[in-house]
Amino acid sequence: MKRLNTVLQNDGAPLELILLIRTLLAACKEISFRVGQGALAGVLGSTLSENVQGETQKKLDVISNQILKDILSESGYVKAISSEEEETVVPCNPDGKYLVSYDPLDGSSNTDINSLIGTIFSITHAPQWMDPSDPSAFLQPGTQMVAAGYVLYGPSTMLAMTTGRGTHLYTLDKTHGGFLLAEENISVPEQTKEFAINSSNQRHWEAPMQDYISDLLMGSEGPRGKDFNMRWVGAMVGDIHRILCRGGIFSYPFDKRNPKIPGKLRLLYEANPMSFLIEQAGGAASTGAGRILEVMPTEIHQRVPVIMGSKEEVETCVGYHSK
Ligand code: AHM
Ligand code: MG
Repeated sequence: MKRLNTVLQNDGAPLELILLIRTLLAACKEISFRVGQGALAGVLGSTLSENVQGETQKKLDVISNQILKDILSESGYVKAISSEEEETVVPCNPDGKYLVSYDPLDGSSNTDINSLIGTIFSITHAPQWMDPSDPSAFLQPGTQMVAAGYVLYGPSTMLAMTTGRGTHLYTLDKTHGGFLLAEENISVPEQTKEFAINSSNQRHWEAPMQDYISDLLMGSEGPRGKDFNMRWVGAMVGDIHRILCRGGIFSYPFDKRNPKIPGKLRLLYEANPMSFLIEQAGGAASTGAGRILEVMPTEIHQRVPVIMGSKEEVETCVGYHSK
């Protein structure tokens, strides 16, 4: 089986980027170990604090964020970090060549039920002029990413990653600590009969998403003429992993409750890296109004509506939005 290093070299990744990715994955291996210890190490449950998004932090949110922050800021490769669990950017090495954005533990409410969780990351070049504590350099569209991926802490620990030459899946071999290639150039089927959405929010969606989901639910008796199945992991990282493996459509759509929060998911460290992975596997990713990767961020914790997965199904869903 091919090792991660070999695949990255074949894909033409520069040495410093490879070293950064390996450093980041060293942190993820430690997170994988901590997650695996669970109740034995007392890492389950919540803290008493909230993050900048107003969400109560799980103990593992805080632990995972600290592990990534420590390892990346000591590495020398990184100029600054933005994280779901940090109010503003974390300055690192002024000479670092890269910016890293991450969600240290996506789906962390699943920690209490021993279900899927993961780390999502994206990497861009750091502009030379940039002051490491200046958040404005993070405000680049997703098209500027040089690498993105997630590590899924499931029955096995898996990595999905792209450097812009296809999306590859790896499995962590815990006997020697290496990520080994499980599937190269994965391809998301263009059509699907499976969707993922938190339908408890239905009354807050706009009309196009209401209409689209109603038509799916009518199945073979409705305009789509086929029956659909529904899956919801409660962790985007788990839902996107399923879609990379067998297709599907995932949405956290526009929500009318608060115009300042047009969706739940964050652009820099959730929507963008997942869109890069999905597009590189032949799928599509849209806000409903345009390609997610072309959204120009205005702040580091910006939220966006998300519709991504099998290409034809995403196009059908976006079609409802342009009616
Ligand atoms: P998190 O990063 O704080 O875990 O929040 C993001 C997660 C996504 O992984 C998931 O799709 C969504 O929140 C589920 O939220 P909800 O259960 O509120 O629908
Ligand atoms: Mg998340």
